[in-house]
Amino acid sequence: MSKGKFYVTTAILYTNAVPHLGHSYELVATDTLARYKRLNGYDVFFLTGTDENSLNTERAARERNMDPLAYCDEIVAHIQEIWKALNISNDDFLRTTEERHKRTCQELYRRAYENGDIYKGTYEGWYCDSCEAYYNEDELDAEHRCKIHESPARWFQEENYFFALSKYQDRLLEHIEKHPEFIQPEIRRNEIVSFIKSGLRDFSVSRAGGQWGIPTPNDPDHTIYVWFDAVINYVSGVGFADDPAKFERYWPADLHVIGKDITRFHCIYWPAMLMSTGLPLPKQVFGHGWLHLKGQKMSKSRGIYVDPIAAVKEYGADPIRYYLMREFPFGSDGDFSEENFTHRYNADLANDLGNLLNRTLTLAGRNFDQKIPAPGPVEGPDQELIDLAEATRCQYIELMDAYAFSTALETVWQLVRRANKYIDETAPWRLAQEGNRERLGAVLYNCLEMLRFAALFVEPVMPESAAEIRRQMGLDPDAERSFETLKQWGQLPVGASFGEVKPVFPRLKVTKKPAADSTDQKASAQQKKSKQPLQITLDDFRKLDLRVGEVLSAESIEGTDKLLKLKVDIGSEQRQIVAGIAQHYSPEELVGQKIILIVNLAPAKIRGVESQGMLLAAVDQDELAIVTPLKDIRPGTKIS
Ligand code: ME8
Repeated sequence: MSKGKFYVTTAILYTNAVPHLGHSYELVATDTLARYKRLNGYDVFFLTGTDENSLNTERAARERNMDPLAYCDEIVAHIQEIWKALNISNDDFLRTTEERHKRTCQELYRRAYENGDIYKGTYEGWYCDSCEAYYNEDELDAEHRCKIHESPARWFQEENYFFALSKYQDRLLEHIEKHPEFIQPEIRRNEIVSFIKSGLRDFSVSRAGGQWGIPTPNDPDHTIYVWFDAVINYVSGVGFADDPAKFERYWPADLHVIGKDITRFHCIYWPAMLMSTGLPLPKQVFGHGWLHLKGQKMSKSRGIYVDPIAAVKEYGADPIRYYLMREFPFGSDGDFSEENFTHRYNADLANDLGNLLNRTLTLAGRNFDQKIPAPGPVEGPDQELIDLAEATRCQYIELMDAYAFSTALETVWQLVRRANKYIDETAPWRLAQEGNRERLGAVLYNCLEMLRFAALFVEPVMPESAAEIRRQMGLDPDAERSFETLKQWGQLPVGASFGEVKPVFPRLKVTKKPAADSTDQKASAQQKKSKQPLQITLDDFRKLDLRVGEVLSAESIEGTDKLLKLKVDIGSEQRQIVAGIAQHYSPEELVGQKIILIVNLAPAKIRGVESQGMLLAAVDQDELAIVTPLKDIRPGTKIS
């Protein structure tokens, strides 16, 4: 049963250039939310589109000797190709050059006019051509440059039609006060409230003498100002002019997702226009942060951008979507870096989730003829895993409802890491060796059931991978799904046959190698000189005091992304070890593990933290595996 409707929109993109990954960020976040809401039982309507009636678009078309509409057609085709590549599941795509929008726009203008809110007057002020907006002097820099485009604003005077925004000042403040959820996050609400309190000026809603744009209904010599026109897309896209039943169902919008640079138009102009025309206000506006590249806002004109199509071709849509949603808290700015992307991908997707899936399917495939085994009685750590899955479901839903995508994913990964640890604890390979098929089946069933949870949790962000995980597990990837099905543990169809098992997230090569320090370089130079492999005597080997240690705690070292600090029990005492393993293991998965240490190595300080020993690990290019004893054995046991 539907929980009701959820109407969500993105900003509509200008058509003067094709979008970069910064624009895509907004679409990916809104798509994640739309997919989440659908899985959570809502009747979702997700609208996006293009803002075509702008002078910038007309200018860009003329520069190419093109008719503006033909130029927009080309850009729109390109934009839609990008959204397809990124798996954006919008229900409609509205272009402001469409007839349904023109009619809506003119009707709302007419209503505001009849309400006495549109009048003819003269305006002068600092105008930014790129924003198509006036700014107060204190909003520009000392050289009167716009802070968004860093281009000079010009002093401009025009005789136009104006909208009586000032009339709505008190009603707007009252609405924001009564509905604290209306503008999110809070920092944006505070900015808007102080802007309104500083005094609202009426704004111009028409341009004289232009050809490109929607004519004003009261004066054919004027076209409607692009911002007045653009925000109206949110009502024309849900049937205001052509489908009253749809409009009745979906309006008001539940959420407008927009960038922090355009909150004023959405939290002041738009609600005032709706008040004037007698339509209900949207329930919420969320102003997200900007995606930067090397500390600068992405901008095609300045050549600082990531091309979304190229990124998808290189890495696939899901990993890019995951990175954007996991790496930066929604609402804050974030800096895209390919290096961070690779680390995030390898740690979370290849190591944690991919490894869990692969280990489980390989073991279950080998021992149960590629089929889902039967569950068994709850034993050992089973209940802890089951309880965590249920707790994760509750937390995940709460966080996703609050648009805290990054934290929601972090809670899912805590569950994934716990499941990997569960495999280590229950050691199914040993159960197989011992012929304990009943317990082996039960353990693998629990892992598979956990993967059913994980696949649904990640679906809003990584729809293709979620379907692939289900396919490999023998579930129908297209079967109806909802978070309701996670309310009960143990829903897997026993005996279902696995699909073809292959890595969903193959590891990526780390392109930037960590810089070797000078001592490493000397050693490798010496090795290169000598052709013979170095031989040692048994006595040489005996100089090493190698012991089994048990990891008691593990934590990251602040300011580094490679080092972990471990407390290790070596029987007679506890040692603190600093190891460069953070990109291969999370602290959680190390606690409780048995490792091998050289305990008579002279202590050394690494990044100011004392390391009293060294753990053994196998290193193959960018792959690293910690060496561990095959049987459970007492900490402190000597290796010989
Ligand atoms: O502003 N990081 O269109 P637009 C994150 N047509 N978001 C970014 C971004 C970045 N680097 N760059 C742009 C317009 N955006 C108007 C909207 S709505 C009725 C009219 C976001 O093509 C930007 O904040 O300049 C906005 O929300 C959206 O992309 C479209 O930007």
